[in-house]
Amino acid sequence: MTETGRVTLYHWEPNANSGKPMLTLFEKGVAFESHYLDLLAFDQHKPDYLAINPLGTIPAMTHGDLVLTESTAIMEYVDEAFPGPKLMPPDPVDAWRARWWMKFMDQWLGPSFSMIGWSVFIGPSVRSRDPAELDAAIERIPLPERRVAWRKAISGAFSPEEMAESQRRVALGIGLLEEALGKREWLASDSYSLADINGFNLAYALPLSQPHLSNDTLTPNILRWLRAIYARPATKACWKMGRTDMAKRVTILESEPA
Ligand SMILES: N[C@@H](CCC(=O)N[C@@H](CS)C(=O)NCC(=O)O)C(=O)O
Repeated sequence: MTETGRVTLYHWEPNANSGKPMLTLFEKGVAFESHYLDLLAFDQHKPDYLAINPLGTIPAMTHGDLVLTESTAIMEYVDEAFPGPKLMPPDPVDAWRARWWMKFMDQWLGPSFSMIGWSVFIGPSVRSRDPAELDAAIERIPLPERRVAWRKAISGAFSPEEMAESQRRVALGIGLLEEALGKREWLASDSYSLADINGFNLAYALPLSQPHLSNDTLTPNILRWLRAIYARPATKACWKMGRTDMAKRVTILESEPA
């Protein structure tokens, strides 16, 4: 039975895991209450939010009495529980391809993007704060692996081997994306799907963050795909919800092909 009631999304910027359910809700035309959590202020580990998601990670969504976590599973729930355009392809092979890409992004490529992002952005953003306060904030993090990630980001302790492996995966992932988008208009099928929403949230800033690997000459299909997603009204509305410079990176997609 489908749940009824108000939808509230607990999210950070339109980016990565937060951006996935945000953009899905906009594409489906589902009205939702936005509850912004400032990840850099450690809002996600405060008692009010831990009462919603005891793991202390973002995003989470409530629908009536139901509490949902895990961004990709939330996207699939939103697609199935609400009217609006279907965002999982009806053809079984296309649906398999959509799930293949989402799994690849979530488990293999995403963590590498994330490690690079945490080392160049998250760590430096909080590093100058009072060390005792930072230590106390980290001690409040429920998941041990997130405590490790925060400590490494703050002290710049991701090893050269870890960073090199992340760069290797990013380069390989860009190659696979370019190849797939040379075969069809969208990532999984001939229609826009959750795989595109998932992929865009990780890859929208590629031309800015990896300009030597992703640009109009080397990866024309990736650039075509990113610009087509950025041009959608739902994407524009979603990215307007950004509050920091992180979300502004999407404007790189306003540039014309070289
Ligand atoms: N697998 C989870 C991962 C959630 C996750 O780790 N989110 C990050 C932000 S993208 C987070 O909450 N980080 C905060 C922290 O580690 O303190 C999902 O897809 O929802």
